[in-house]
Amino acid sequence: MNIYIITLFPELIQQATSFGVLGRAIKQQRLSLRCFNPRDYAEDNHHTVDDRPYGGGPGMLMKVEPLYKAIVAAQITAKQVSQDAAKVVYLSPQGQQLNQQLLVNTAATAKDLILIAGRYEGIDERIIESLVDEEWSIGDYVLSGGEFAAMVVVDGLSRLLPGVLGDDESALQDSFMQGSDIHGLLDYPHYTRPEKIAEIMGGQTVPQVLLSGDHQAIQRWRLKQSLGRTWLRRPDLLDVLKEETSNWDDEKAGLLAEFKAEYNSK
Ligand code: 4FV
Repeated sequence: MNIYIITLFPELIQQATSFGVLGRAIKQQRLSLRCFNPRDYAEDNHHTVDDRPYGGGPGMLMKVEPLYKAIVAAQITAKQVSQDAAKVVYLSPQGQQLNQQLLVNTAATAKDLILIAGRYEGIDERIIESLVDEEWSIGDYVLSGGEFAAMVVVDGLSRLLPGVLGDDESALQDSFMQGSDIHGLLDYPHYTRPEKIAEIMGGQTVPQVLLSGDHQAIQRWRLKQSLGRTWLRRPDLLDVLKEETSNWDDEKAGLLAEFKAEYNSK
């Protein structure tokens, strides 16, 4: 997959994408990232990339011409690289909420992406009308720039690309993941050594079932914990799951009832 990022701060992107799973995916060329900086397309002496908003009001907007040219340059490059038009996505609080399903669908299409990382108060509406295919939001809050949002998309996508995660890092068991036992649910609690934490650190022990080697009982306990946590912390997700009859069954209903009974008996 090839991802092109329109940004005034390419060094920020380079820095943030050189670590961990994402950094490895790029090194292994399972994913390529290329930045297009509107400042390189600003023709005035000062390489101006911002401009005042019509109608007044606080702040500035990204200047139309340099941004437009940078996006078109990325589109031309994308077409040269993979003979197929890349999907142009503008990251903004006005976009559709990013979630695992949107990442999975995007990774599945393997269509290249052009991610527009805005700065200042945003970009001219006419650029959205003429060049943007979709608007995505990472959440209902306002960032100082779209770069971190673009990085969230790139990181979330990279884990879903074939061969990026080793066997022991499978995304298939992820929360929210279609086909995962805990699809659409919050993750279950995780434990690693030591079996008993030192008194000074709390003295807690690992739930016995996880030491039992009984994988069916372990899977059942983990599903129960995911159901319970989702009921406690994100009941909205539970409602969605219950609507998806293909993913809600008597086993889940029974395990949730068990969790609730134990929880309420505490
Ligand atoms: C954002 C978000 C976000 C808005 C103005 C960049 C900022 C500034 N992007 N999800 N939330 N963008 O806050 O995606 O230009």
